[in-house]
Amino acid sequence: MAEVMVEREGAVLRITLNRPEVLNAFNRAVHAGLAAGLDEARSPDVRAVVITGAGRGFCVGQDLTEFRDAPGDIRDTLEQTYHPNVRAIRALEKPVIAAINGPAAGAGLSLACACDIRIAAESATFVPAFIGIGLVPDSGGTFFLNRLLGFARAFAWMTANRRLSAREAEDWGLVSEVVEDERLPQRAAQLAATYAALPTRAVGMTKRLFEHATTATLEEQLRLEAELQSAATRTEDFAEGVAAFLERRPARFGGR
Ligand code: LHQ
Repeated sequence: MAEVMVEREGAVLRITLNRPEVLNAFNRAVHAGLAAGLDEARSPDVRAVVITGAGRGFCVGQDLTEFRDAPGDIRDTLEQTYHPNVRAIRALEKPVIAAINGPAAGAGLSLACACDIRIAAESATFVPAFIGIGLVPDSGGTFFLNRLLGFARAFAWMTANRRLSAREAEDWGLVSEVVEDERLPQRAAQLAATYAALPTRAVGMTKRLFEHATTATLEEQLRLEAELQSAATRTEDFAEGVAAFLERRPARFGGR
């Protein structure tokens, strides 16, 4: 059985981390499978992506047995395996939804936070983990949590290493929605299908703009907004959106 399953349903690509016996901990095969899935996600036919886990876990970060058996230099491991996938998610001009079905720990928590939208099952938990084994958060964890939670809450949480419930994560704004466990796959599919029917180029460019806004000045942001708006006005979906509005009918966006 593949360590990562990649499936298409219409314009939605679902990537399922598939090592349920270890709550989908990362090993080389998982990194490679995730990379292949994210590469497939670049196809123009794909308009929304779901990342989830098989079994009762989402992803619990590095497989510590693999690391014990072949430690190597963590810097190289991160650069070669974790970082390309984090960059690929952020660079993908499409919505990436994390459907968090169980524990998200360590670099698995970072993976969830690298996504654009997070929804969780009621029994999902969020575990910093890194400090528990004497490590610092990696794979973009500090970058994303700083943005999502702000310094004070992020620092306190990551150093306290407290296991957060799905409801608490929702209160903190870390996840946008919590659903009953058995409804998560269905809700993730539904949300992804809704996104897949939107004007995908505009959604992608909106993602790029928010990404840029983290470090940009107002002048730089205004410049990029104008540039991308100009590109948006040249899309088929803009023509369709305006026509549908004037004809008082629902728009049928093709994602182009
Ligand atoms: C695991 C793991 C795991 C292997 C559960 N590995 N087997 C670090 C180093 C190097 C390079 C780059 O990056 C990193 C980044 C990192 O991600 S560091 C953080 C690594 N992750 C952790 O420290 C989390 C360790 N796991 C846990 O603390 C617990 O499993 C949590 C709290 C997440 C879930 O607890 P439970 O729901 O009680 O499940 P469990 O602990 O019973 O786990 C189920 C099985 O999965 C169990 O195996 P077993 O054979 O006893 O059924 C665990 O050993 C295995 N497992 N995490 N990271």
